[in-house]
Amino acid sequence: MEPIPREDLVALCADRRRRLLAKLGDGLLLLRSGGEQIRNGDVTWSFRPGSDFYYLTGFPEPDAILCCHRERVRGRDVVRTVLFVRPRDKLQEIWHGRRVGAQRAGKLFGLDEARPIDEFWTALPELLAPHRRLYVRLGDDAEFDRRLLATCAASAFTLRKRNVPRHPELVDPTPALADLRVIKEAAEITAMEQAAELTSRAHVAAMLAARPGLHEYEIQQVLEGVFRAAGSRRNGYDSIVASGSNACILHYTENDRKLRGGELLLLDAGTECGMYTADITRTWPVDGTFTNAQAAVYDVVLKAQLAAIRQVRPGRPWDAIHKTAVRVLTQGLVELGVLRARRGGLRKLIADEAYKPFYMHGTGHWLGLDVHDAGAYYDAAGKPLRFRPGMVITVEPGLYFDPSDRKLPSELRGIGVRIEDDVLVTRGDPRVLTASCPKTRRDLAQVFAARAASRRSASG
Ligand SMILES: [Mn+2]
Repeated sequence: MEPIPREDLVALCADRRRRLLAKLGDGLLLLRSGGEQIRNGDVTWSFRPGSDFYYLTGFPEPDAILCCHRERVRGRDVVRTVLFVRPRDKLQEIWHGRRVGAQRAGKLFGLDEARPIDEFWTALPELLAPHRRLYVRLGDDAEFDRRLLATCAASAFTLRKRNVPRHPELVDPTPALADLRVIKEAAEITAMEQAAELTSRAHVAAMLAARPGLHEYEIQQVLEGVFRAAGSRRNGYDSIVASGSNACILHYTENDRKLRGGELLLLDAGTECGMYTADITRTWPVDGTFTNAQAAVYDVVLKAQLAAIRQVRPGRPWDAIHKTAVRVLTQGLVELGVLRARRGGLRKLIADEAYKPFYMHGTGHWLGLDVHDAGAYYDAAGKPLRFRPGMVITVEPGLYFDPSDRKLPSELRGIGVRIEDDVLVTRGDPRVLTASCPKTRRDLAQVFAARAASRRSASG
């Protein structure tokens, strides 16, 4: 599954490197793909390159380092790019898989030069020499940081010995990268649409497969089976398949309980297409029918979600989604008999954060290559950033009622509902990328009616 053809990706990456360096200014940028990590014994986790690295290179292998900088050539700024990659190695490739190699990487990925990774540390002093600034993120790997700082310190003396020794200024490129990544290009939106569409389809398959007596992991298998069958190699994050009161554990991933009739199932899952992920949550009754209490909670959460989505418009502060959701949820908690009105009304309940025991998380996050995608939420003065066309944010209010909270009406205890969609900021109305995933109680009822009909005809 490649929603962005490689030739397009190569051009996009070159343009991103140009825009990033235009933002950062002169200096050498270093960015690493990350390495393979031991899971246990000699087994490694399956590798996925870091999103910042992938965003700028499109290169999928571990142990690679991007080096680039701007140069003035005949009055024009030109970006020079060197990529250090794992060398071709017959034996390694027989055991562990193919490598692009330095010879091919340059041409395939539109780089000025590709070199074997084992030359990186010897090449670095020379690459660094012309620059007063080094754009690099520290803290990912202590050994890399140690060698890098040693190289910087050495360069202060060897390269500037006729002057006052000075190592290059270290600047973290992450915020500038986040500023680019938070606005999605057309090709990225296409990839995200595909991820959203496939994820919606898988949620529906899970709804159709569910029945009391199955286990959460069997629902996970159905859902992820749809992802894998469509060629999506991995999820954007571990699937949360939470039945009954497991829905009150926000990041529940044990997924090993048996589904029961009369209970809800909360499914929070999204898959990657071309490295971009979707993030959908749906909550629905295992046996197809909401109890009155479940329906009442569901309607409050849905109302909050729809109201919050309407805030996703250019110029609105991003936290308007949370403020809106909190207002509707708090009002709903009063109507459900969970919160009692106070002097000062709704405003006072909100100011006191009376909703917090039942709604303890935020209402959304940027979405893209990472499920919690790059992008600032507040400016330097602490003010919430405003929506701009091309941003994608999740909108995901919920309500969770602790099964052991004896102060709650008994019919509410153990109910957890979250509804989450992925929303693109356009110049006009918000565009819900995940709109094809059923969400209203009426749409859900239709899915469950179809499920019941197909089961009747299968058994008859
Ligand atoms: Mn989310």
